[in-house]
Amino acid sequence: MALALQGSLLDLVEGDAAAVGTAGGDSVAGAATAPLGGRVRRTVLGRGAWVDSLPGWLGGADDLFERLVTAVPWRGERRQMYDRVVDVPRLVCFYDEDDALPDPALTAARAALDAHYVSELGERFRTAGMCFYRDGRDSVAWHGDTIGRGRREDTMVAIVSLGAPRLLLLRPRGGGQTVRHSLGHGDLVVMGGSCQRTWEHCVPKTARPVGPRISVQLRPRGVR
Ligand SMILES: O=C(O)CCC(=O)C(=O)O
Repeated sequence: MALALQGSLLDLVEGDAAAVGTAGGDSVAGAATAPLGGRVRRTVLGRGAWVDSLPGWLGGADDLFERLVTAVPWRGERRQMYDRVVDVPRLVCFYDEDDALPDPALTAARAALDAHYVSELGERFRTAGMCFYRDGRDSVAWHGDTIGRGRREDTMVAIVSLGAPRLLLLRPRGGGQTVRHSLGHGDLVVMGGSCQRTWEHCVPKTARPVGPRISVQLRPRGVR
């Protein structure tokens, strides 16, 4: 796959990530996750929803990106859209709770998330959805993760972003002000509370020349 990360585009972000990653975090296979305590910034969205963010959380993100490009069995999906079947505009792979994650750095990242959030969430992150955005034409449309418990219960969905920066937009269901997050290389965002059922999120297409991006979404059991 000719989808190598444009490292030079990411020098600034990667520099920040490396600094964070060596600050006493858990170093696995060249990547590092710094403890989250005291560094995550929470934005209350309203209607019981919130978003936590920690830019540059994951150190060693360049190497992890390259490993995931080859280690993950990416596949294309097709879906019905009105009277046509169309390609889903991104590659995907899903790791269920009994599946080993494709890289020890992700296992360490999940453990760090569990350590920080388990008391608030009341359970651990179990599954990992992986998305590969090959370029700016790849995207995900407005949606909430409401297949399963997210439809009726508060929950959390943690996203670790690798590669080219892309926008993550959030808007209240039924209308209201859109909130923009730029997700950069090694950044962490956690959508929590009622976010999946009272808000929607998307990663829009962009006409800007952007490189590839991998999104890793960690979710509790029964949230999809
Ligand atoms: O690309 C992202 O970070 C968001 C992915 C997402 O919302 C989804 O797969 O449900």
